[in-house]
Parts: sequence; C-alpha cells; structure tokens
Amino acid sequence: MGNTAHLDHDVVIIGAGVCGIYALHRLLQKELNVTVVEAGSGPGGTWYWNRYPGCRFDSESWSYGYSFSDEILQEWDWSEHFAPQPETLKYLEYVVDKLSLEQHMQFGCKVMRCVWDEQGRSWRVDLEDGRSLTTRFLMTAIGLLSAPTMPTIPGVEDFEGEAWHTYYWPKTDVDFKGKRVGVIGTGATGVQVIGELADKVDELVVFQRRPNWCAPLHNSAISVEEMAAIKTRYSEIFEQCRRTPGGFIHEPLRTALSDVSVNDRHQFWEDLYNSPGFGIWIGNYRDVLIEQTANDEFTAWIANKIRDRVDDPWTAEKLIPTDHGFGTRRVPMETNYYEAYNRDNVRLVCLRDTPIERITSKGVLTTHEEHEVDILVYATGFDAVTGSFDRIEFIGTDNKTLRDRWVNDPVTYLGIQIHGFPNLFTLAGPTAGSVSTNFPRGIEDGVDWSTDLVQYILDHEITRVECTTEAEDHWSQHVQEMYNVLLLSKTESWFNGYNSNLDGGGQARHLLYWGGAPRYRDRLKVVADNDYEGFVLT
Ligand code: NA7
Repeated sequence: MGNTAHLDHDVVIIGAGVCGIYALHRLLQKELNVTVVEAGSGPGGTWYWNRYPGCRFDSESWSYGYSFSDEILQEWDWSEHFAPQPETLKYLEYVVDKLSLEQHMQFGCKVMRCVWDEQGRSWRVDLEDGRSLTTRFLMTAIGLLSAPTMPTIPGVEDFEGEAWHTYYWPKTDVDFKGKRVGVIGTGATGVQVIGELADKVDELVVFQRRPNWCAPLHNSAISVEEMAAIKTRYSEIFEQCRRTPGGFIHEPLRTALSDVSVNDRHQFWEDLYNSPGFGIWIGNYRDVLIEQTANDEFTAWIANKIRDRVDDPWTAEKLIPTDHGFGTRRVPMETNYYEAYNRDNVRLVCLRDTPIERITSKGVLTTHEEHEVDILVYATGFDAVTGSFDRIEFIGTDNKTLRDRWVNDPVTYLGIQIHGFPNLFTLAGPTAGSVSTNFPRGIEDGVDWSTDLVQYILDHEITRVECTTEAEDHWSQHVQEMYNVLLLSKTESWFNGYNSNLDGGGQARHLLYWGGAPRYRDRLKVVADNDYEGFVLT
C-alpha cells in the first residue's frame, strides 16, 4: 500500500449526506483511515438542512434507501410512499448508527480551503476553526443543491418578521397559526411549501415570477402488509432502477406519441396523471422530452388539467407556464397545490405583471402594492451543482483554483476528476452520472467506482492520479451531446445553471449528465477495464 503514514488520513470526505455516508462506509470496508468533515451538527446533508414545511421525497421511498445492505433494507420501515423529510433524516441517522460511522465524522467543521501539495502528493484541508488535515485523497460529497441563493432584492435585511430561506429552515417548530405568510419562489420547493401551508395559515401570499409545470405526487401511507411485501421485492426494485435512465422505477415508453391514436394517448396520460410519482415526467412517450411537436401536444393536454383544477380562470392562466414546455424544467410534484389557489386565504401575485420593488419592514412591496406578512419564506433556489464547490477554495497544481477552471463551464472527466486537481474525487460533482438520477442509485455507482480506484492506487504503490485534458475534452463533448438531445437544453432552469440571483446567472452551463445511468455505468466499467484510461497514475 502507498505509504500515507506521515499524513493524517488516507482519505478526507467533505460532507456527511447520502453520498458521504456511503463513501465512508465503502472506504472503511477497505480498512482505510478516513474522516468525514461536515458543516452541520449531524449527518443527513440535504435532509439535515431542508426542514421546511412540506419537504419530502419525489422518489418512491423504497427506491431511495441504500441497496448495499440486506440487513438495513429488512430492518427499516418506510411509513409513506414518498417519505417526509423528518423520516428520511431519521433513516440516514439510523444507517450511520447501524454502521458505527459517527466516530469517523467530525461535525460543525466548515471547510474553507483545500490545497494540493505536489511534493507530498497530498491535500491539506483547512477548516474554519483553524485546524488543517492532511490526506492522500480528497473526496467531495458536498451536494448538488447545497449553496442556497437569496434573491437580490433590496431591503431583505429590513423585514421585521420571521424570514428564512427554505434550506436554512430552523430546527425548532415554526408556529404558523393565525399568521400571514409570504412565499417567494414557485420551484419544486415553493410548490411543496405552498401545498402544505395553505390550510394552516391565516393568509398565504404566493409571489410567483415564472410558473412551473407541476404534477400530482399521489402520496399515501404504506401499510404493515405493504411494507412486508416491498421487503420481499427489493432485488427486483433495484434491478428495475438499474435499467432506467434516471435510476427511478419509472422508465420512458419505447413507443413514440405518434405511434398511438389520440384516444390512446389521452387515456395513457390520464393514467399517468392519476399515478404516483415521476411517471408522468420520465415514464411518458419517448419523444415527449425530445421532440417539440410531441412536447407541445402533451403540454397543451396538461395545461387543461390546471384549468380543470383551479376555479378562477385568471389564476389558472397565470399558473400555466408559457415560456417552456412540460418537463423541460424540473417538474415539481405537488399535493393540493392547485387547489390551494381555490381557497379564500391564498392569493397569487404575479411578479411579471407587478415586480417586487423591495422588501420592507412589513412585507413585500411590488409595483402595485405593499403585501404585509408576518413570515417570509424564500424558496428562491440554489447556486446549483458548482455553487458548493465555489464556496470552498480548491487550489490545485501551479496554484490554479477550481473556481477559475470552471468559470465558463465545469470541465471534468466522468464528473469524477479534474485535470490540475490530482487525487481529488468529485463524488456527485458536476456532470457525474448521479446528479440527474434518483440520487442514492446514482451515487452507489460513482462511489463504488471511485473507492475501487483508490484501492487500486494504494495497492499499486501509486501516489498520484490525475486525468488528462484529452479525456476531459472527450467527456465534455459527450456531456454536451447528451444535453442537446433533450428539449431541456433550451430552457432556463437550474439544470442549465440559470439563476437570476447570481452574476452571470443567465449563462448556459453544462452541469448535469443526461446520458442516463446505464450508459454512465457502462462508461465507468470500460474505463476501469482499460486500466483506467484517461487517467495518469504515477
Ligand atoms: P428552483 O427550482 O431554482 O426555484 C426557485 C424559484 O424561486 C423559482 O420559482 C424562481 O423564479 C424564484 N426566484 C428566484 N429568485 C427570485 C427573485 N429574485 N424574485 C422572485 N422569484 C425568484 O429552486 P427550488 O428550491 O424550488 O428547487 C431546487 C431543487 O431542489 C428542485 O429542483 C429539487 O430537485 C430539489 P424563476 O423561475 O427564476 O422566474
């Protein structure tokens, strides 16, 4: 094994979320000296931070748990088909406890800087508390949506009521009874908050800039018998997830929309609309997300669902997106979202008609009026995928920073490595296969592969691994080609790096891998089988 005795660790993992937990487990199985540094006061990552009302899975719970341990699968009971955040957090805490991982985790540790030491062939990880750790390998498991962004609206600090970004929701209960609440943002997060709060608050004012195409989640409880039956089917469920591009149980039809009659299409869409989960988005006809005419037809069909569900015709039209087709942005899954607008205590404010001028001490001032509220919820999204990297200063060879390297587009090899940053593995980093999939399914592939490579390196007395720029170029080209297949490449959303609250936030970027999990998995295998082609191991 390559000598790492002079270093604090073989591997430092940043982040104790779904990915960091699994990476730690895999590396400990290989008997390596590993530590996880985590900014939060406990494990859970996304599920630790996002405690906002209505936060829950859009993946079927039983397709989301780790697949590697039959014991864990058999011991854990999910209570709902789409579990709420507290349950998921509890699940992750249970896994950490079960595998005795906590002793290898350091909480309340914010990483400020990571510096490559060429001579020592190691990384130095500088923490906010002044400590530094040295390690042969560095792995990032810092999440794709973990750098929240507040709106760049004047006066945010003037508001005298309670206000939170959904990501930084307090750990203590918030009392909504009798309160006037304003929600800014109608992405997947805002839609969950609005559906949950509508009947719990005195008044709810929704500040919507652009509406999204939402679809019913159809969540329900899992009975004891049902859970017992699920436990007998886990291998089948995970096998199904392995076959699908998104690692979900839902799979696009092989049929194109034009292959079937209009009646059959409509019947199929009715069935999808009445079925739980993402099927309507990713289990639709194969051309709906690819061909404009097919997308237009489905979009027109689902627009009528909004008209059916929302009583007031003006409100219904305002909730129907006109700037993008269905599924070309992230589809928020909703529970009673559209019905919320039929309530007397819920009001929609369309910011494209009456933009926000500023936040005041009492609420939100638009060009039309001041909306007074007691609580303000900022569901305004994230500096997606690269934001969490930008918040740490990664300094690689020749003192080059990752921030500069990625200023135009995040260039990687397989989403796992970056030239100029040896021995750094960006688990679930930009353009990795995991980030556009049912997350645990995706990260299991990436983590298994990366930790096997670490083992290989250490077994072969290798001390340095760095991908070539040629390998990066090929991968970037492939990533772009996969983007171009999909209509979503033409729409402004966080999938493409759009965020109006960031400088240059309108610039299109290639953050995700859209080639599908099976193709990604095959690619990883070919690379490993060919002695890790594209990497220089020295
Ligand atoms: P999203 O999907 O990025 O949504 C953010 C929302 O906030 C969206 O409706 C934005 O409108 C709105 N927004 C952002 N800034 C402003 C300002 N300044 N004024 C008004 N409205 C604003 O983030 P989410 O948290 O909902 O979802 C992120 C992912 O988390 C989701 O896809 C899941 O995978 C989990 P816009 O569309 O930009 O007009």
